[in-house]
Amino acid sequence: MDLRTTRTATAVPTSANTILRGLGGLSVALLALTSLAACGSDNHSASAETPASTTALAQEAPVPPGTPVNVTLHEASDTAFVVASDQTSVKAGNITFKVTDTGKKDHEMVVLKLDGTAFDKLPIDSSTNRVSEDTNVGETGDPNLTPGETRSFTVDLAAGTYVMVCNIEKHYGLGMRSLLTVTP
Ligand SMILES: [Cu+2]
Repeated sequence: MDLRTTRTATAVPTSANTILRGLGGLSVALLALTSLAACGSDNHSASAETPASTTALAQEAPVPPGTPVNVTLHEASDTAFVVASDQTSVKAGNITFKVTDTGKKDHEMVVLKLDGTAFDKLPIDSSTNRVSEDTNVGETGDPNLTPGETRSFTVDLAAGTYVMVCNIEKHYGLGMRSLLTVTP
């Protein structure tokens, strides 16, 4: 800071000082209002942004391209069967699914393209107790996996939303479905 500028600023005549003080009072009042408003909006944006950026960071965990999607199939209880995946979002392209039956029953894994229906709200056919496989884009295939078995398959997936299901009778309804988002 220039010393001369500081000196000039302090050497203000009394009359000017009075005017400045008056203006100062106004500015203080205005400042108070502005900072109140600013505080309000700052707080809002801060509280709104923090969880959003945290979520974004969690979803953007760097997974090298070509990393297989590891899926396990098991029964958490008699009424809760599980398709568990180590990735919920992958980039479009060739995706390898490495599927392991870690349960006590036979399972399979089918990838279905979603058409707007929620991944856990697909209609279950009341006679077969299965969901439609009309949008099947890849699966572990026949025979079903037996406990302890691992099978891999690779599919070229376009961007969109998919669900990984086990479509053995009743298993989808018991919870064997897991959302997979494929990004461009
Ligand atoms: Cu199953």
